[in-house]
Amino acid sequence: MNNNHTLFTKAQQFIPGGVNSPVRAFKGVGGEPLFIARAEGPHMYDVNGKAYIDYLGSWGPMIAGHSNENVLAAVHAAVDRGLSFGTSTEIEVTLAEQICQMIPSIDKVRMVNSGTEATMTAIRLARGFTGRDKILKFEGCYHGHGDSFLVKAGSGILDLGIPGSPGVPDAVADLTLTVPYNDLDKLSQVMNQHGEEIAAIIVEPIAGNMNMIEPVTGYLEGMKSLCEQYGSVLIFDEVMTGFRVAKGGAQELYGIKPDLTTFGKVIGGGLPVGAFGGREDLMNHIAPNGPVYQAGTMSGNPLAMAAGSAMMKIISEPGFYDYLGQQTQKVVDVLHKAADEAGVAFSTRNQGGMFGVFFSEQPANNFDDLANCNHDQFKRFFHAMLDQGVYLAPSAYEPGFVSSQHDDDIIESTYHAAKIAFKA
Ligand code: KE4
Repeated sequence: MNNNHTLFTKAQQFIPGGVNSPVRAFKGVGGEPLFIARAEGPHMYDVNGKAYIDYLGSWGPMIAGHSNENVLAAVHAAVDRGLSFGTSTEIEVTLAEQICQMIPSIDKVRMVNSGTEATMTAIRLARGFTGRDKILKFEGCYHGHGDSFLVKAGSGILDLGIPGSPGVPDAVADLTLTVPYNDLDKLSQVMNQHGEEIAAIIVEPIAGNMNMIEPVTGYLEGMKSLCEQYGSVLIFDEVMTGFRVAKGGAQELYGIKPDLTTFGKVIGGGLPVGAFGGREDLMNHIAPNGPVYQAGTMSGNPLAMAAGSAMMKIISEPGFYDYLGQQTQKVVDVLHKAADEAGVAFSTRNQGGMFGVFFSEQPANNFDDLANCNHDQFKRFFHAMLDQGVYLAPSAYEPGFVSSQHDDDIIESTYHAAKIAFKA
């Protein structure tokens, strides 16, 4: 009996759906989720010992590869000093300083334990600062599972084909306005009508939860000026794009300074960390300095801070992003080569260490465009790549992630796997 199947059967006995996060359940691609036993460099290894070239990267954090020696050394050293104190520590100040130095729009930053905590708090802060209740988000964007965000969200919600979630009171959902991504006219209309009621616009500056959709020229600039015009807080949700698409995140790529930014994934180096930060006048509204409450027992956990700080040092090394971007470009190039050889309609997007694949002639520009993609072919491609030892995100609505450990040999192996998988 396949160890994997035995484990999944047991998992379903004790855990809802057998998983601790829905998008891992393979609902978007069919079949049973793989149980991974360990990971090193660009590889993961399942419980049967089979190796996979990993383009999931734990959904983004593992930008320097798995079991990076510097990150592990930092965590091992921290372990020997104790696991959690619930007090101030030097290492949390170190990581906060690193983030403030690396992201010009960040004057102050507060650590939390997940991207969801970061985004939940960012909108609470915007609501507390402005005295307004409404927020505006974009169809297909995902900001974690906070009640206010489960309205036409992306990521795992899309795989389940549900627009939102039961359990979110209408009174809460009604405070979230949703407009299509990349439609500045529509956004302007809604802001002209409701702008003075809107506490914040929250946006994925590159939408990584409906595969990978980049903002059209002028879109983010228009969004920022609308926020300035109506006194709404502009929140860039960079949980995925932060330190992933560029050292300074998407805000560096597009030269836009948001009022608040949320982070996750890379900043924890593989341990549970989220963060929100931004303008000092806003951040000083957060308790204990200000009235907007936010707290967390494990916030700033010394092991997580050690991992995050080690990761910030690695990605700050000269040439890190040049190499990462170069390797990511090589990945999409070999995928295009294999798709062309197989005569498959295929398109991609990539920035820094992140790429999106679309089974359509053109990449999508908004959520509705995704309907033009051949999702059935993606499912066949996903499983064929898995059979060939390449692990992609198990969803047509998620991007791929490259690490600094994906060298030319790894990319050559990816090409050979794709040559077979595009014919599935
Ligand atoms: P977490 O609460 O999962 O740490 O972060 C929520 C979140 C917030 N904002 C953005 C832009 C995000 O991408 C995420 C989480 N991303 C998903 C997948 N794209 C995490 C994977 C999962 O849900 O298991």
